[in-house]
This record gives sequence, structure tokens and C-alpha cells, in this order.
Amino acid sequence: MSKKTIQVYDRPAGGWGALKSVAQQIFEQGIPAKGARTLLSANQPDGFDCPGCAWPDKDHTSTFEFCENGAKAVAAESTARRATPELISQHTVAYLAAQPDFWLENLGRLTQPMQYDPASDRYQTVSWEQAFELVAERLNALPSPNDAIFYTSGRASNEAAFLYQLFVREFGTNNFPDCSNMCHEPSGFAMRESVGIGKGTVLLSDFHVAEAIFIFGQNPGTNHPRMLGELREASKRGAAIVSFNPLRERGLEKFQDPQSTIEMIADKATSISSSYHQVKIGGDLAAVKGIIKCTLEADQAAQAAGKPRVIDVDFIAEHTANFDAFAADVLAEPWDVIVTESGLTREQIQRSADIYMKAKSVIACWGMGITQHKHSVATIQMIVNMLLLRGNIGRPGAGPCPVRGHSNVQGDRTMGIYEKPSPAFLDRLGQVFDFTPPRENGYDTVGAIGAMLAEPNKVFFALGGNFATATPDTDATHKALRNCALTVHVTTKLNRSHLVHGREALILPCLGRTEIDMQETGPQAVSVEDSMSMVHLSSGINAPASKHLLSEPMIVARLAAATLKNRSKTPWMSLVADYDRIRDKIAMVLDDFADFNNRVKVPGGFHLRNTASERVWNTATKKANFKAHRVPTDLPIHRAREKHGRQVFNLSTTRSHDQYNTTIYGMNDRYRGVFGERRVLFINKEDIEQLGMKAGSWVDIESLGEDGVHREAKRFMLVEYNIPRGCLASYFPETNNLVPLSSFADFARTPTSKSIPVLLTPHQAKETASAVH
Ligand SMILES: Nc1nc2c(c(=O)[nH]1)N[C@H]1C(S)=C(S)[C@@H](COP(=O)(O)OP(=O)(O)OC[C@H]3O[C@@H](n4cnc5c(=O)[nH]c(N)nc54)[C@H](O)[C@@H]3O)O[C@H]1N2
Ligand SMILES: Nc1nc2c(c(=O)[nH]1)N[C@H]1C(S)=C(S)[C@@H](COP(=O)(O)OP(=O)(O)OC[C@H]3O[C@@H](n4cnc5c(=O)[nH]c(N)nc54)[C@H](O)[C@@H]3O)O[C@H]1N2
Ligand SMILES: [Mo]
Repeated sequence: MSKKTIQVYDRPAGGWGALKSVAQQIFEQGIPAKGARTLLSANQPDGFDCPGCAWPDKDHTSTFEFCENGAKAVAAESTARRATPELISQHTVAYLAAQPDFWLENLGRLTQPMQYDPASDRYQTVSWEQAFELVAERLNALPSPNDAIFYTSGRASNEAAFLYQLFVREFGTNNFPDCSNMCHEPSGFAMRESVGIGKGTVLLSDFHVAEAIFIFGQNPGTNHPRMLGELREASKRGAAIVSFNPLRERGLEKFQDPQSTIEMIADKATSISSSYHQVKIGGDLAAVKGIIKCTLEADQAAQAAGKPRVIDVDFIAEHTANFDAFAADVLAEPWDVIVTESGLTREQIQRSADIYMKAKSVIACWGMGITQHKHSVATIQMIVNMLLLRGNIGRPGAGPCPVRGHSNVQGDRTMGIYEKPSPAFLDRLGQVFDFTPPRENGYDTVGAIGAMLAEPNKVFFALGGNFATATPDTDATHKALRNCALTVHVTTKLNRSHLVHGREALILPCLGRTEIDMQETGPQAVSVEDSMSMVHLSSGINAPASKHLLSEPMIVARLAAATLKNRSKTPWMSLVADYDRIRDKIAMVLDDFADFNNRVKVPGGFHLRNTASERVWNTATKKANFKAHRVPTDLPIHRAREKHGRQVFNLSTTRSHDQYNTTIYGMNDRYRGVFGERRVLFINKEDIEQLGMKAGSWVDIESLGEDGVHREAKRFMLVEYNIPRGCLASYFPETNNLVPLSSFADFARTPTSKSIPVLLTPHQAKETASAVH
């Protein structure tokens, strides 16, 4: 464990620090020889898709692209450590549950299916056969199929996800909460209304020609390190990069590319952002509306002076609807509201607008800093409005680019992991597999927690992920899971969700993506879809972590066969004998996957059709819609400040550099200068002074939810940081308990993990040093 220190990190992102960190991780996971070969096979035509993020691969035939956090994700999966039954059953679940997440992760890969034994409070081995029979029996005994809930995390392959949604729908429910419900759900919702498709329209090639790239609420240095390579190239050729982020993030400032011999040897770096705007948390809608206002005002002035128009009038006339009402709304929005709510000066907004207006092509990227607020959908639609103004969609170098998280989260949705499936999709699924799919919408993540809380005895099944820790309102979620009759987790490693379990519980260990998936007809490849809609194959290269592991498609198929028995006409076991057969079925259900097997076998795969990128608008108006939204001035943070005064802070929960969502790799956050500690709270210097405290003091955080429930998180260290006044940042998942279940994005229902009104009080130190983990 590293020493606890806080210091300013003045090095660029990437560089030698990245190489050192990876070397250390490979050493700690005990994978000396194999490690290097495994890393070199990530994102290669005959290798596996990196289980890190959803950023696309440069070119499948290009050389190895180094990525620190991709390497950490791969190393974590190919660890030499094994969480054997002997190791797990040595401890009671009560003991395991008392250990930190970091400790659980470090037990290594699970090797055999295990079942919870209440008499001894331990997990004990169980055969696969018995495990499937148990789940089948419990599912079939439920009063209604809607009493079962089937969660998915975004690592599941297309093949696994397709079989899973088919099984669950043949079983009879659309209860598909998924990680997307906590992630880019608002992007899909907002874009479907605005441009008729819920996915980004740009390709990597657009990054090569864009004249300006706007980045909202994203920390690519940590979460999409390979994106920095593209930004570095863009910066070098003179493209403007404009970042909006309350925190100064190192990766958005300077990057030293570990692949560039010159930068590494000369210890040079490339500047990334040409301008950096520290918006207030939740202030992006106001900022973007301000940019649009400047653009419209400039257009009016140009028109009055008889100069060329600033906005793309031809595009607007031919391709869009609702422009006039939208423009009137923007022009009526007072500047003082825009300035106050964005936290930026009018000059800063004007400068951003000048860059926007000057650039012939603009890409807008965004991440969780945009999607996890109450007004996320409105903010995303405002970003799309900005692009539409100058026709920045459906032409080279321009377009919206929501940067997805999990490596196949976009593909899982394409495959039908969705609680609100379209009637057309269900019709086709029913025809191809000869059954009657359920029509009623299912539960999303927030809905599923509510339902498990309200009614006991549900069956909760998870294909990957860590539901207990990733979800909001930890106390409520844990209660919900404990309320279940049965909880089942398909997983690679032990995590908290297995320890916060139902009356009965199973852990089903599966192959990881780096491993060879051998089935009856030989080794199998799976397919994934990245953030830019490229679909390609992934084949594991390592021997499985244990001979008892099953692949995810096999687990789903065997469970379906056990549960549905002769109710199903689907040839489950034949499908998993050869995944080409699954892909043939996918092609029969989804037109965009016609000739799937042949197209996906080309190195690099193929690009899924994206209608908006062709300027075909699948919206109700058959046009791209301008959507008017007032700058919100009555959000929970405003109401909390009205009630409790100005000492209320807005807390945003974010990722450290040493974690993958709920998986904690280490205790450092190198680029933010934090070492050896995760219970930290980033805060402005003047706010620390006003609180009468000092950097390094410990505080408790009280959440000011509007449902009257008391929520708090104890013992966080104040870290002085370059962040606007009134704003705080801390790590997820330590702060998840502060997010009320009832606080979520309008329409899309993502928990508001990036804007939690809180109060701080000094922590009354009772703990001893042992409480520091
Ligand atoms: N190494 C690594 N890679 C990952 C992940 C990981 O945990 N580790 N997670 C994966 C997943 S599932 C996802 S979704 C992505 C997440 O990747 P990101 O979208 O980068 O997610 P966060 O780390 O939550 O960071 C969000 C950024 O938004 C900023 N921010 C917070 N509030 C606001 C706001 O109101 N406005 C603006 N403009 N900015 C704000 C924060 O300061 C931070 O820089 O990464 C994926 N890749
Ligand atoms: N407060 C707060 N909460 C958040 C967020 C936030 O920014 N702030 N971010 C949200 C976001 S964007 C997301 S996407 C969710 C993430 O929610 P999840 O996807 O549920 O969480 P992960 O931590 O990614 O899941 C990690 C677990 O997946 C399992 N796993 C790993 N690889 C495999 C595999 O190949 N197969 C299977 N079956 N299992 C595997 C391991 O058991 C590991 O412990 O969290 C959300 N929660
Ligand atoms: Mo995510």
C-alpha cells in the first residue's frame, strides 16, 4: 500500500508515469511472462477487444496501441491469483463483507460455481448442473415472470447479450436494468428525440479533420486514454480543443504519448486543450446556451450588415424543425442567468462561441459530467442544438460523440438489452424464434431497486457488473438485494454484490474476454460494438483461469434450457456449439446485421448504419429537431441552497485513475496528486477557509435529499483543488450512499451522481489508524 500523500502533479498525462504504473500492476498480479504477450494482443485483428473502455481502435491492422488503463484492465483479468473454493469457504460471508473492495478484488479469479450456505454463513461449491436446476426451479415458481429481474453490465458480448435477452423474453419479462441506465441513457434518449438515433455519428476519421473539438464532462486521461492520442494529433495540426470541466484534469491539459519515442526521450509533451472552462457543476446547459446566443447574435449582426450568414441557413431550412421557436427562446434567455448558472464569464462564453463560429467542422464529445444530472437530457439536446446551428452533423469532421464507458455497452443495447423494447423489435424476435414476447415495459435500474424494496422474494440475476456497489442509495439498494429470494451473479471475480445477497445465492464464474472460449466445434470468437458503431470480433488467447469456467453464452444457454425446457423452440445447445449460429440468428432479427458472419470476419469488422450521419432523420417530424430548454434555476441544488443557505455544496462523484468503476486497482489518483487514500474531497481553497478548516482536515458529508431520508458518508479528507467555489468532487463508489434513489435525470432516470447537494461538518475523530484502508 502506498504512502498517503497529496501533492501537485505537474507532469503530463501518459509518459513514463504510465509505463511505470503498468509495470507495477503486472508485477503485483504475478503475470511476468504471459503479461506482455497478453497486452500485445489487445485490440489486434486476431486478438481480443480490450475490456477497458468503448473508445474505438485506431485501425485493426495497425501496431499495438499502448494504453495504461487498458493494460490495467487486461492485467486485472489475467491475474495469476485464484479465489478458489478453499479460499472463499475458509471465511464467513460476514467476514468477507467486512473487507474493503480492494481486498476482494485481490483474491483473484473465481474458479468454481458456489452456493451460499446459510447454516455456516459461507459460500460452498456446487455443481453447474445443480446451480442451473436451482435457478430454473426458483424462476418457474415465481407468481409472475415479472418478479424476476435480469441485470446486465456492459462487458457482455453481443452473442451473450442476444441469447440473454432472448431467454429472458421467452421466460416472459422485459425487466432489463443495465449499467447504461446509470451511464449514457440520457444521451440515447436526447439524441433519439433530436436526430432520430441514440448513438454518436462520428468516426475516428472525423477526429483527423475536425477544426474544433468541444469536450464536456469527460476525463479521457483516465477513462479513455486512447482518446488522448487522437486529441494530441488534433492539437498538433492546430485544431482547437475546448474543454468544459469544473476540475482541472491533467489529461485535458498535457499529454506525453508513450508511443512517441521523441516525446518520451526528450521528455516533451503536447498541450491538449486550447481553452479550458471551469464550469460550475451542472452549468453546461447554461454555457452551451450562451454559446448559441452569441452565435445567433453574431448572425443577426451579419445579416444587418449584409455579410454572409453565420448559421447554416440552408441546412436549417432543409433538415431541421422548430428553429424559430428555439431561436426566440435562446434570445430571450437573460445573460445574467447564463453567467450565474454556468459559472463562466460572458467573455469566456464569447471566446468559445468565436471558436465555434470560426471552425468549419466541430465535434462535441461528452461523458458522465453531462449525463448524471437531473437536467442531463436537456443539456445533451442543447449540445446537439449547438451542432445543428452550423450543420455540424452528417459531414466530415463534425458531429455528436457521446463517449461510452463499458467496452460493449452500446452493443448490448443494439442486441436488445433494453427495458423498453420497440414493438418492431419484439415482433421480429417473436417471428424468428416462434414465441410471443412480453409487451409490457420492464424495470430500469432505479425501478428495479424500488420494486425489490417494495416486494420481497424476487429473483435477481446479474450478467456481470457489481449492482450492490454501482447503484445509488447504497443502504436502500443493499436492503433491496437482501429482500430477494435468490440472487445470482455471473462474474469473473468476487465483489460486494455477492456478499449482499438474497435468502439463497449463487456465484457463477465465467471466462473473461482474454481467454480461449472452446466449444464443441472449436475455439469461438465473440463480437462487440464500440462507441463509434464499429462491430468487430474478439478472440481470447489465454488458457482459462480454471477448467470449471463456462462462457457467458454457455451459461445463458444452459440456464435457458433448464428453465424453459420444452416450452422453448430455440435450439439453445446447438446455438452455443458454434457462435456463428448465434450470429446468423442475430442477422435474422436485426436488418443492420445482414450477412453478419461474413462482414464481421474482415479485420476491423464493419460499421453499423447510422442514419443521422447520412442526414436521414428518424424522428416524428422526419427532421432534426431544435429543442428549446430554459436554463434551469430550480434544481435540487437551488432548492437546497434556498432552504439551508449558501453553505450547501454541490458534490460530483467521479473516478480515480486507479479504478475501473467499482473495481479498485490501487489507492492512487496520480494525475490529481492523491496517493494512498480514496476518502478525499476536492474543494476550493477559499471554501476551506470559509468553513474555518484546513486542507487535510476530515469531514462528514450529509446529503440533502428531498425525500427526508438521512444519508451521510463519514470521514473524508479535504484536498485543496482547482475547482469552482461551491463545488466538490469525490470518488465513486465511496459516496454512492449520498445519491437518493428518488433523484434521477428527467426522462432518462440516470441517478444524479454528479450533482448531490450536501453539507459538510467536521469529523469527530473516534477511529483509530486501522480504519484507514
Ligand atoms: N480506467 C477507467 N476507464 C473507464 C472507467 C473507469 O472507471 N476506469 N469507466 C468506464 C465507464 S463505464 C464510463 S461511463 C466512462 C466514464 O468516463 P468519464 O465520462 O470521464 O467519467 P468520470 O470519471 O465520472 O468523469 C467525469 C468528468 O466530468 C467532470 N464533471 C463532473 N461534473 C461535471 C459537470 O457538471 N460538468 C462538466 N462539464 N464536467 C463535470 C469530472 O470532473 C470528470 O472529469 O469511462 C469508462 N472507462
Ligand atoms: N456515484 C456514482 N455511481 C456510478 C457512476 C458514477 O460516476 N458515480 N457511474 C455509473 C456508470 S457510468 C456505470 S457504467 C456503472 C457500472 O456498473 P457495473 O457495470 O455494474 O459495475 P462494474 O464495476 O463495471 O462491474 C465490475 C464487475 O464486473 C465483473 N466482471 C468483470 N469482467 C467480467 C466479465 O467478463 N464477465 C462477467 N460476467 N463479469 C465480469 C466483475 O465481477 C467486476 O467486479 O456504475 C454507475 N455508478
Ligand atoms: Mo458507464
